[in-house]
Amino acid sequence: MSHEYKAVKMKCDVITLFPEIFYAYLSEGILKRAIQKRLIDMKIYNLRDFTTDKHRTVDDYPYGGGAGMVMKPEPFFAAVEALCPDSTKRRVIMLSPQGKKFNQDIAVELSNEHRELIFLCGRYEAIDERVRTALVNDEISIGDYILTGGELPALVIIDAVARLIPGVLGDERSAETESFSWGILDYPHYTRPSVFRDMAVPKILLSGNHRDIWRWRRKEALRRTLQRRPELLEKIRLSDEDYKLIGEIKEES
Ligand code: 4GY
Repeated sequence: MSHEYKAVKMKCDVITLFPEIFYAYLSEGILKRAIQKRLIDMKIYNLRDFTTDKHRTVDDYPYGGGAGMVMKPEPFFAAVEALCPDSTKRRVIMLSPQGKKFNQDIAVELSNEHRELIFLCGRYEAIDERVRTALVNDEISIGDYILTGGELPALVIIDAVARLIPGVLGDERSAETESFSWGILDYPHYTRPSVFRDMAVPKILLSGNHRDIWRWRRKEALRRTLQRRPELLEKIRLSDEDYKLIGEIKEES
């Protein structure tokens, strides 16, 4: 019943030199549906439309010299102030490797933000520092590697945040029941056929016993986390049942 989530839950603007990158990704799948259902109010703006010179210049040479071009501050300021003149009603996010590392906690925080989210996507070598100091509220990195622009990081964040908005995922696929929202890694998943090239689906999953199935899933999620990302277990509160399952796992190995 789509009328249950009528109010817009996320207002999100993007400022970029390459709007088509966003149209391509946002016109498919779950995000497309969320936008159609007006759960997300998404607008993409071309930075070049906020220039004032004949050549629509967005970059210039770096003061002090060196390789690469720097993005001029004026078009970013003009764009943000045109989109949302009241600075108290906006949260301006810049994507760069210098930002705080994006994770699920930040995604949850952004999904609960009531201000307009404005993503600034850079290109070339860098953005003029005054954008960072006088326009941006939040600088976020999606990881320790260098991309050619902020578009992919913006889409990564928009995707992770959008799926947390109530109504975006199907009723039976709430983001809360997922293993990662438990703070640990996902358990193994299977679908038909029950035997594929001699590889059988664990019998318990065919048993119909949902208490046993959830216990098995929790145990396998803990096993995987213990093997691959043990540091995650230090950040969450484990139940008595979890400690019992971990004991069983350690005995098995
Ligand atoms: N990694 N996480 C990242 C990036 C490159 C601004 C043009 C990253 O968020 N952004 O690699 N961005 C951009 C940075 C100037 C290149």
